[in-house]
Formats: sequence, structure tokens, C-alpha cells
Amino acid sequence: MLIRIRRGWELPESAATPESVVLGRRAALGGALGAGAAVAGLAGPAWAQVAAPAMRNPRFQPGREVTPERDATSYNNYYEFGTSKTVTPAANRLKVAPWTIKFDGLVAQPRELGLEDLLKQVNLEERVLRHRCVEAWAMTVPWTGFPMSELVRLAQPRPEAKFVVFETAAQRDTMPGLRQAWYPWPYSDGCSVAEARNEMAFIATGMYGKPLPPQNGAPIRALFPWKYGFKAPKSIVRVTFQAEQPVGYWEKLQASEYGFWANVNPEVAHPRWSQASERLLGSNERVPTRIYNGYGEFVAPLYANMQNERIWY
Ligand SMILES: Nc1nc2c(c(=O)[nH]1)N[C@H]1C(S)=C(S)[C@@H](COP(=O)(O)O)O[C@H]1N2
Ligand SMILES: [Mo]
Repeated sequence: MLIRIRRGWELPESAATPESVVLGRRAALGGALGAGAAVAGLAGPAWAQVAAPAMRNPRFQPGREVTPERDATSYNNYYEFGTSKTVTPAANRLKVAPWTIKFDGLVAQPRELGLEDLLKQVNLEERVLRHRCVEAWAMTVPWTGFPMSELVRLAQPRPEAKFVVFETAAQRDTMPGLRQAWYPWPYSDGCSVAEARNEMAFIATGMYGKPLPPQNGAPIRALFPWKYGFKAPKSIVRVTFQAEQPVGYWEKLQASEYGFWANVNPEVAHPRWSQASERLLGSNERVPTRIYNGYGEFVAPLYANMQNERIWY
């Protein structure tokens, strides 16, 4: 088992919602993994047992109801498995074991890390975060994972590295979308090293107290809760550090509509639709969109000297 260093807020008496953690753990053991198999270590890849759940970090309060799990896990964007929102049946074919992640580019030492190995070197926590797709739908999800800054620490980038690229899985035999050769596979996107070190940048390995399901980016994905969702690559296989600003999948496809920074702003419309409000998955309620998706107190300083640049889409 994993030996973890507990942080102050992880002590049981300071836990925001201890019952949800207990219930999440029970659900994961009894449901996703199967109690007997989990104990015997027979249920899927070994890392699945350490990918979720974890104690909730109370620093990030969503201010919204958590989206019902069935909605967040059945309405997805995962183009490798098709361009509809219903990709779960196709995504179930994703091969998630063994899973390794390559670290390369401007790093002290390029290397490959097995997911299990990687998870032994980080502290998992649960964060309830708002997610805002550029298409103007939104969800609020309890993710399990670890701060992206820990991934940066493990990668040991050199000082010249200014940007990070997350490349995602391209499995010819399981992903029918790859046959659509006009899309710039593999899906990838990136951020600045400063953004990757910001405390809001997160790497998720689970949701709702269970390992990530394939359609939501199993076994490991990025989350930038203050940016539009296309900046959050799923099923990451490679993390590259470089000096030049990268061009992501959507910017390659349509640079006039999707740029690099893509921070959420209700006042800057997409060229084809307004970004002023968003539809909540589950309830279908429409609510006003917030600048930086409501995370400005954490991330606005990153852009203090960039207000004349294209940081909003
Ligand atoms: N590899 C990959 N990652 C991806 C996508 C994709 O098509 N392929 N879609 C992105 C978009 S547009 C969004 S909104 C989110 C959706 O995440 P979800 O399905 O977990 O809600 O994943 C992002 N990451
Ligand atoms: Mo999206």
C-alpha cells in the first residue's frame, strides 16, 4: 500500500464532508473494483487501486451542486471515439494497462514512468471543480488527483523550458476517430510552465471516488478549471517541456476560433456564439458564466502583464 504524508486539512476532524469520503471509498471498493477482487489485486490494472478516492480539499468550494455522476459520465467530448456526445460504448475499448507516461524535451533527464510508479510519488486529494466547455455547457465534478505542480516537480524541467505539452493516447485499434485523417491526431494541448505550477492546475486520476472511466479520460488527464475544457487533454501518454509556445489540437484545426490561452470570459464571445451563460449538465439550468470560470483569485496574476494579448479564446 501507499504511504502518504498527511496535510493539515486531511485530518479527519477538519474534513469538510467526511461522510462523502467514507461513502466514496465504500462505493469504490464495493462497486467499481469489486470488494473481493480489490483485496486480491485482480480487478484491472494495479494502479486502479490507488487512483481514487482521497480526502476532499476544502480550499476549493464549487458554490454549485455537484453534477449527477450519470450526467458527467455520459455526455462527453472525446473525438478519438467519435464526435457525438455519446462515446461511452466506444471508449470502453480503450486499453489502459499497462500505462506509461513519457517525460521529454527540456528536462533534466528524459524518462518513462509507469502510472503505478508515478502515483506512488504524489499525494492524492479530492477537489470539487467547475468545468466549462467552450460549447457553453458546464459541470461540477469531484475529481481525485494531484496538483500539476507535482508532475512538474517529478519531470524536473530545465530553466529554458517555458511551456508544457500534454500528448494523449492514439490507439489505432481502439479509436475509430483516428481514421478521420483530417483531424490533427494525436490530440494534444499545453500550457505555460507558470500555469502548470499554479495551484489550480490539476491532474486527475479519478472522479466520484472511483478511477476515471474511459470516456472521461482514463487513466490520467489534465484539468485547467479556469480555461475552456478543450485545454484539458484526456488519457495523457507524454509530457514534453519546450521553449516555444505549442499549438494544440483545436488551434491547429481552427485558429480563428480556438487559441492557446483560452481563459473563460463571459464578455468575449466565441466567433459563432455567446459565452455569457452556460447550461449545467443534469439540471439543464442556465447560469451566468464567470470570468476565469470563477477562479480569478487563484489565476488572474498569471495574466497581469498580458491584457493586450489574446488570452480569452
Ligand atoms: N484526448 C482528448 N482529450 C479531450 C478531448 C478530446 O476530444 N480528446 N475533448 C476536450 C473537450 S472539448 C472537453 S470539454 C473535455 C471534456 O471532458 P469530459 O468528457 O470529461 O467532460 O475534454 C477535453 N479533452
Ligand atoms: Mo469542450
